[in-house]
Amino acid sequence: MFAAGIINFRHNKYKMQNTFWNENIETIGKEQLQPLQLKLLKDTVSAALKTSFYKNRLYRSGIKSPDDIKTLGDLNKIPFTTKDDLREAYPSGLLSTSSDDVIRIHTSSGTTGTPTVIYHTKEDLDNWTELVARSIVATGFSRSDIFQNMMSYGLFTGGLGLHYGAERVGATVIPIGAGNTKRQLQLMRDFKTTTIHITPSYALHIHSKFKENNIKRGDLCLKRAFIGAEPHSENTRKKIEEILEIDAYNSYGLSEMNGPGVSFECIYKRGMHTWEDSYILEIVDPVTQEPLCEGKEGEIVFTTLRRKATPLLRYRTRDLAFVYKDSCPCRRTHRRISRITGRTDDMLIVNGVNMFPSQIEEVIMRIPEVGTNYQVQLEKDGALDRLIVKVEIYSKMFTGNVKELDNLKEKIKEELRASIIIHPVVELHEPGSLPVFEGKAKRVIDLRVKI
Ligand code: DLL
Repeated sequence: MFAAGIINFRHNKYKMQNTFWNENIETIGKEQLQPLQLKLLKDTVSAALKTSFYKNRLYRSGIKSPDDIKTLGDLNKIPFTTKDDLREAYPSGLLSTSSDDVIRIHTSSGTTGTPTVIYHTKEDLDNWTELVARSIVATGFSRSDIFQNMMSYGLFTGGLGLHYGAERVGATVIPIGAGNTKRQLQLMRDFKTTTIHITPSYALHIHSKFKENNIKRGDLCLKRAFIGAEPHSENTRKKIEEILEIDAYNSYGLSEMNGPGVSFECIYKRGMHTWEDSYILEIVDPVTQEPLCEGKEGEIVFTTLRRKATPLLRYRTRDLAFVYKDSCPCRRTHRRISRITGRTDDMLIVNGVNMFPSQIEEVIMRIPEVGTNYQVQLEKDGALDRLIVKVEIYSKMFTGNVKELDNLKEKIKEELRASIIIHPVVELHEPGSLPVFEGKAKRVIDLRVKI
């Protein structure tokens, strides 16, 4: 660990530079990254001490000035921040700058309860834009691309976040936003869109609308998709890549950490590089809150390093992932996290057995007859729980041969049982019959009465 005094400033080299292949930063070694993180952590603590929320909290933990942080190990002295803390601080308890310096506000996507608010200064938005630009360039995206942004614009960060990132790269942006599949397909064909930004569930859906909109794959110039904002399995990615004949790159982020542009896959698709010059990444045991080593799955915790208006210290995301141990052939040194395997708050307990919805998706999406949409429903059946898995299957399966459908149902049931231990009820549905979501999909309907 480096003492605070010796880091002085070689760090100009690691300033955000409004570029998007920032070799100094993207290939930074541990010996340079750690002092940089320490310097930026001290700045962040200094900013946090200006907020009413953190001032009390840090004082109680014995941190009265940034000089109380001497090494990166001192991060452990800082208490975690939770979503409830952010709600408690609503609307401005976490604002660290003058409100005159704030030029935009985003809130979390939840539709109920008090939202969480993130304030941004001009510098915050510039830095966020650079992270997004850096992320998408890592997938081979360039100024020659035509980018159709199919995520919603507004308080949700998916729309504006990628919009500015793609503009900074110099690509042509089509800011259509979410929904209206017919128009999406028409623009995609007419403007020769090469790259789309889309939720994985909507990516599966738009393909099912090609035929009725007279679109053939050959009419399109589509090369890649950035998919994120909701959990999805590796088998779902493969399905998207197969049916749309593109490369799909996983993109992870959350409004509390700006939004997209926190962790992104590069061309190698071996986990998502997390920009460690802008965030300190920790994986902790969700129960004991003890830090876990690389390779062990736990809850992702982030500390912002460059954010001025809303610094956040050790924010518990509730998202579960692990950090890959090996290095990436792309030369970027920023550590990669796995895809999100679940959330600490989306675990389902069905007849006493714990499972995550992602396990169901992983199984059904590898079965070739299964189409592009599914839903999980939980009901009470007397004292027991009943798990119903509703899956759309391709229309070619509806031949009138009941035996064939029964066999398929049995096969899905068996594969699910082997993975989640529970005996589900499986329902087969026609394509287009289950609810479709243009934004984040709601896959699990829990109708059990909560006691
Ligand atoms: O969903 C930001 C975003 C927009 C990320 C567009 C990627 C693309 P929130 O609305 O605050 O922000 O929701 C954040 O969504 O904590 C995860 O649970 C989930 N999530 C986001 N990306 C992924 C992903 C945006 N790639 C919450 N895989 C996070 C799994 C994801 N879950």
